[in-house]
Amino acid sequence: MPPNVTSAPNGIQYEDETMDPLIPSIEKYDGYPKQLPGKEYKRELVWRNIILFAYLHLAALYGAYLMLTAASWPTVIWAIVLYHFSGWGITAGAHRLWAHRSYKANLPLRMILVLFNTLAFENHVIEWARDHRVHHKFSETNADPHNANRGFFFSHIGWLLCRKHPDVISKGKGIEMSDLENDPLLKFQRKYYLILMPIVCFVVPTVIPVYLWGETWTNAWFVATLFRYTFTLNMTWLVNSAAHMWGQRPYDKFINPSENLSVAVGALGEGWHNYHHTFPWDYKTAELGNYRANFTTAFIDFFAKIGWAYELKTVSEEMVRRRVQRTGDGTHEKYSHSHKG
Ligand code: ST9
Ligand code: ZN
Ligand code: ZN
Repeated sequence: MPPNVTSAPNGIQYEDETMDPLIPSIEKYDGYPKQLPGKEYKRELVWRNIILFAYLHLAALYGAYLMLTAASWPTVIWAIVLYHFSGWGITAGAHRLWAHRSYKANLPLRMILVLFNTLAFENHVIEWARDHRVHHKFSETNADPHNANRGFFFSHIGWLLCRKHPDVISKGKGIEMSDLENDPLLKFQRKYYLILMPIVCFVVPTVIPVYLWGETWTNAWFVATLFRYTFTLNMTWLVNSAAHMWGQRPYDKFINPSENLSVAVGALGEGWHNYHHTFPWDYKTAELGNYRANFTTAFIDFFAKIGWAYELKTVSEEMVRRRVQRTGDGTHEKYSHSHKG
């Protein structure tokens, strides 16, 4: 165990502000300038994506209407279950396990998470994690794929509708990715993504309601598949948009990411974004250990109980307190000066 790490009853606590020593090139903001003098950049729209996302959102609205008026109960429950499964594929999988390596998982759990992740169709894990590592390291600069300084729309969905800023790609090339690029399971997902993803995200979720409980094809397609997929996408994107704009900043008032309860509810615990950008290696992505709007922490803790998840990394209370008092905006319930005593 490296010297800056101690074990604790609930996992591993990092005692200084370093990240996983195995991936030293990510996580830590390195003073890259907020406004780059860099190359001239001209936004280039990608019409294929604009048309597909426009269809998806119109279809999802129709799906929401059918959900309220025509779909059977099992179909509605199926859509909710798939939202949670695909959500965990992003939160517990792509985000906390792979992009941040905030805990370890055995092979069966990693297989479940790859399956759930494929159901979410947010690109394969290696691509998702690379963009996310660049996002943390170069947050709110041109090298951040969904740079929130370019406004709500860009950070929410606009970044998927145009070519990437050249800085995203050039800075992205310097990000350490060998841990994920050498993972056989992730290589398998990447290699067969264009076969697996349509089956897992679109075909199976539609076919099951029709054959198992006699749902119509229309309800199955628009409710369980297109509405569920679009809803999960938007809950994810709110972390990049809303949680980079609105909310309190009890841990670091010098960054945009904020504590946003509404986003945390919709994104299964990923709305505590000021904490997460301050302590990105914490598997809870939040300070509070009581599952407050954090279904993903409950998911990981369950698997830790049965031994499938292990080496959960956390942050010591003392370190949080010191950081709150040094850089917080004064809204922390327990440690802020205004609430002292
Ligand atoms: C989606 C992703 O929705 C959502 C991610 C959200 C992240 C949220 C994080 C928040 C925290 C976690 C919260 C979770 C909450 C979950 C709640 C759940 C309830 N570095 O990409 P290309 C290279 S996806 C280095 O074509 P363009 C690349 O390798 C939705 N290199 O760029 C390639 O090289 P080569 C479904 C990079 O042409 C070349 O550049 N998916 C990097 O600019 C070109 O790559 C879609 O809709 C990098 N970072 O196109 C697909 N990036 O040629 C959308 C790229 O050598 N994507 N490279 O292979 C696209 O269509 C395109 O990527 C594009 C840009 C049009 C957006
Ligand atoms: Zn993150
Ligand atoms: Zn962020």
